[in-house]
Amino acid sequence: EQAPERGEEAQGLIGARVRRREDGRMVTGAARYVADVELPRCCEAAFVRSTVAHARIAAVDVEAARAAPGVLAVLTAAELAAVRPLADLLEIESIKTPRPPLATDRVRYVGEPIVAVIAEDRYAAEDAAELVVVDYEELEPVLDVDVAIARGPLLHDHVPENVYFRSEFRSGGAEEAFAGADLVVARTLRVNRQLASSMETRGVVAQAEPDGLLTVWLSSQAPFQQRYLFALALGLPESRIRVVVPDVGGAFGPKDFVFPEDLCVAHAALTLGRPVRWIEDRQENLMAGSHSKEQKLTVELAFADDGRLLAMRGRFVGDTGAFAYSAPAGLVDVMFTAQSLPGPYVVPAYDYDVLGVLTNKTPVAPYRGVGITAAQTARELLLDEAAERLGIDRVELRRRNLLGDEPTRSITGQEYDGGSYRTSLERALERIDWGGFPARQAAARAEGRHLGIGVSPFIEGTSLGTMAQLQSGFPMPSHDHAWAAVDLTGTVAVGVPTCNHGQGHATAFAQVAAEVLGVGVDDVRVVERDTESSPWGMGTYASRSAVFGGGAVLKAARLLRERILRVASLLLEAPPEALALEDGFVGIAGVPDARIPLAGIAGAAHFDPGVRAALGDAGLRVGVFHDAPPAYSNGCIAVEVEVDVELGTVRLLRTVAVEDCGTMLNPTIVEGQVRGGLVQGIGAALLEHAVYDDDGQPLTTTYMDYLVPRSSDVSAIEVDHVVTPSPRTLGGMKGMAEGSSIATPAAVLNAVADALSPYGFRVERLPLGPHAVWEGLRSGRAG
Ligand code: MCN
Ligand code: SMO
Repeated sequence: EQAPERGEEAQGLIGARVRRREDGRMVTGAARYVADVELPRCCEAAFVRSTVAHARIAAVDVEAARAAPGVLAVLTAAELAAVRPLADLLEIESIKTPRPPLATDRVRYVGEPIVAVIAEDRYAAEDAAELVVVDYEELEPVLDVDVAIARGPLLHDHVPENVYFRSEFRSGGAEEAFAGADLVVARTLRVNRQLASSMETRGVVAQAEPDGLLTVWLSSQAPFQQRYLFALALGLPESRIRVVVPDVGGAFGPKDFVFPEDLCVAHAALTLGRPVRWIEDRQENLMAGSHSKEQKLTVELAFADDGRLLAMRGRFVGDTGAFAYSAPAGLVDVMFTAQSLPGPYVVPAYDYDVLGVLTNKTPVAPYRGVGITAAQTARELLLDEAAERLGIDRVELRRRNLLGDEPTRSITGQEYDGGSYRTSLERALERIDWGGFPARQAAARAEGRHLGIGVSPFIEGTSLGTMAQLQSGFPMPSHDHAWAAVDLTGTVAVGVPTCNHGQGHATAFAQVAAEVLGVGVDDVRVVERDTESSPWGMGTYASRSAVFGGGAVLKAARLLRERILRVASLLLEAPPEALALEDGFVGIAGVPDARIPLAGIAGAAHFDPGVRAALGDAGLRVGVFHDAPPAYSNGCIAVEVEVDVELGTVRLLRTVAVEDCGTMLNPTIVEGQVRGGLVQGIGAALLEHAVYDDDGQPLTTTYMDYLVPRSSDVSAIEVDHVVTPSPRTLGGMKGMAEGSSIATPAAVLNAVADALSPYGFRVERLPLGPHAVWEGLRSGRAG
């Protein structure tokens, strides 16, 4: 491993393998999640949900439920008339389909909330919910994007062809390039509907104080954004809402948003004057929480016979479920697929079309690797096919088309900040002994075993801030702040704009502050996840926190250090340049006795009339604003698999991940993130599939049916680092937390295709479960 590049700080904490401080409470059961929030007189909510995919609601009979024991309120759309539906706030051109907190006259997916029952406890609420009778006039459900567009019926009468969004991009030159190409490869891929399986489901507790403050405890990754959405929906000023995020047991994307249930619970708390709680159960989560990633994409690549990539073409159709209530929730997936198709390659010309389509399924939200995974998968599958048809080695084909390492702008306008595209590929090949594979494969084949190997070099767009947002077509401004302070006992606190929900920020950001301020990691407290005490920030998603949180802390800590040195300079009668901050003391370099503990500096700043007279505001608390340019990390995944052609099962033999996220704050955390994303990538490729039957009934509403990877589905994961600091971000960090989930499916699928190459196997539909493998073997193609 290379040492991370250092700025003016030299304590060595940035980049150190500090153990995650937050894990103790997690592994000893001391963590407190939303479900652990205990409030006096708290009541509970349960929801009556649609049992059909598409219907007009003829009548809802809630009389029996209202009369049931322990019931405090039964809410229907009528009672919630004052709550504004969840709607898109972004200025993008699309047809809006606001999502009401409770269904009004129509239901559009199984699991859509129709009635909320609030009762003394969950048992009473669930029992009463059972008594509600909904009279449906069933309509034909639409479950496939092609059918949705071609003949409907319409989910929302004002959305023709069920298409609420169209966007196209023409770089110029693509048509000519395709016309003159020596080889065109094309593939239509059906990407599986998946969902973010956080261990903790969604959950919300709301309490209204007599003085008008509404406090909402939420399992979340973006509390400030959610506070704003609550304010708009409930018609309250933001200043009257506090969002508190307790420990979070994973989020992986969807917990950026406000959901119908959240609004019902908040409304009930305001009207009942008692705290209300709702904790999603697993069946609700799998059925109606949020789905992700399903799209039908057709990608074409044009090549010259020397293997040069001449152009790309793509059509990306997102199956975004029953409501387009938020562009970041619904469209970000297909948009990111379209924009990131070029990846780490030189692409001279590119045309694409994106469609957002409504179907009678659970509305979608982002899930790790948002959109980029689909692009990566399609592109890398086609590169392997093109290599074979051109008679060029598939690694060599990639080498001929990879970008140089310097910053460049992609054909879709993404401002890459440079990386190690080539080095990462070569490192991965070396680690997995790519050169020795043909011999391993031949030896196995001689025994009737089928080994395959696959490689997947990637670029991961991270650090979603104003610039990246504008470039990506989602004009969402970024406002990230941080503060840093020294208290009278000499310990440091930093307020961060991010929302740690498993990423180890309380450790990584403490390392940053500790290094700059010359204190120990344990002397730094990281304050976050409470709109009342932490600084305004967009939250944690899109692998933005290392750059935004880490960068903001770096900025704030440096400013605080200047202020500490100003005070110390007066006390020690030495210029700030002569002073050093070390081990919790400010001292004069080379003068061992001349040092003052931070507590002494803080005391002087607060109470010393001389210091205050000289400096005016001598306070040791600073606040900063931080917006960062996009940062693109890169890396490469390589896997070796064995496929059992009798059973159709895939076993991973070797898994190598090389990643380059610039300056690392904490390599141990980075490796944990690589492993987690990689396992989810294996799930995406081989297991995870949210399935509906022809009537629109979800068939995967337990973990017996929706398969997530278990330890037996994974091999040991070898992680290696290349460090190319970003020349653009403060500190040189790039985000990294989604890279392995982006690149793993392609590596796995290409390895499977390689193993089965004697059978002419071709991947067209995901996931590649045993049945798909087996059918593919019989027909000479998969899916
Ligand atoms: N890191 C680092 N040096 C870098 C980059 C990152 O040390 N150069 C560290 C960071 O300090 C941070 C972690 O690695 O502790 C991830 O940083 P980053 O890549 O910036 O990603 P975020 O912290 O913004 O996390 C978001 C990302 C996303 S988008 C999803 S989805 C996802 C993921 O994180 N969801 C997760 N990882 C998850 N991990 C857990 N446990 N739970 C989730 O819900
Ligand atoms: S899906 Mo991650 O929260 O961007």
